[in-house]
Amino acid sequence: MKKSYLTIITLILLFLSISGCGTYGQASPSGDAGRQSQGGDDEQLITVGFSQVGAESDWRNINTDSMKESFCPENGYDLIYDDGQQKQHNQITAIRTFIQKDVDYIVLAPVIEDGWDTVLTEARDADIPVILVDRMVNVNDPDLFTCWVGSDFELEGSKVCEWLNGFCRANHISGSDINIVNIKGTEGASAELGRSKALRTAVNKYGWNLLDERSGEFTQAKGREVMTQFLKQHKNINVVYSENDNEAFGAIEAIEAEGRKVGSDIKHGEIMVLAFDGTSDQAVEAVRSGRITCIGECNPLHGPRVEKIIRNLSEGIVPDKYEYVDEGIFSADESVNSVIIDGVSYGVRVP
Ligand code: GZL
Repeated sequence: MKKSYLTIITLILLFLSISGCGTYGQASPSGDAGRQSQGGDDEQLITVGFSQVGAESDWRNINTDSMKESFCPENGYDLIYDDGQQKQHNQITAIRTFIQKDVDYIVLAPVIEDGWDTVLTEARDADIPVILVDRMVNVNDPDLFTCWVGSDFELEGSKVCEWLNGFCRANHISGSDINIVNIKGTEGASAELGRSKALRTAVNKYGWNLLDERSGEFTQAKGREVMTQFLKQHKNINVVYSENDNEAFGAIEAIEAEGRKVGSDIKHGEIMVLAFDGTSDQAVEAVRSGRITCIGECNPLHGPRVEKIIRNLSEGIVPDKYEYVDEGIFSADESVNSVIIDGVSYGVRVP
């Protein structure tokens, strides 16, 4: 009798030593996500599989931190986190891992919009709700995801473009004198699609010269590489539209390496840098110093919003299908105080 008790106790202790370690499952890039929590009564925790785009930018890292802080055991969650390293196949693998682990919810920040119908159908067949955060998916059936929370990227782009138009009017610069290049984000990402569409609309509306467009993949290194190529190919660039701050930092490195100056005095040879996000101290300082003339704010703090959605869902409360976050415009140049888009006024402020 005594021997069997010892055996049972040994097996229980062995099980507990295996199951409780760490807080967040950092899945391998292959998407082999591992569920980890601080031990304790995992049965009470809501399990969430989060497939993140990657770690390509300051915005992304702040977004990841916001999600991890919200989905912690203290708040009642067992988070399985996967870094997709900006590759869709990693994210698809991670989602399939989450399905195998039968998580309660899947949160997806999709690197690009296309290519999700099959894996999201698998999630629905497994009866696991999918919440989209940040970027959007382009699927045949919108019921493949429960809801989405993020930014209106075309509006972000329109705000920056209207700011540039206001700057030209205030400084008596003709639209035909604007020679602009676009360092695009990741091709096919919602943020790239929206911000690029807004630029093309403004180019046609205000007669700017769009000299070139190329993807900087939302990274500083690629932004510098692309800007270096632009400077070699185009000698009359006076405005750079960077689809995030990190690309802008890279563009500034390239511009200064060529002996040029960044700033708003484009009449006297400076190159104006425009960007998006405004989330890092470096970006804030760049705006205050005028090295980046204008930034369209992009809010990364989605953790609390997504956590509230999942909390509500777990209590039977149906969320709105689409939830947009409010965002502003940052600049230290006093030429433009506000812009009006579709009858709505957006103030410009120093961050
Ligand atoms: C925007 C987000 C973009 C940021 C970039 O919501 O998807 O991706 O603007 C990030 O910094 O890489």
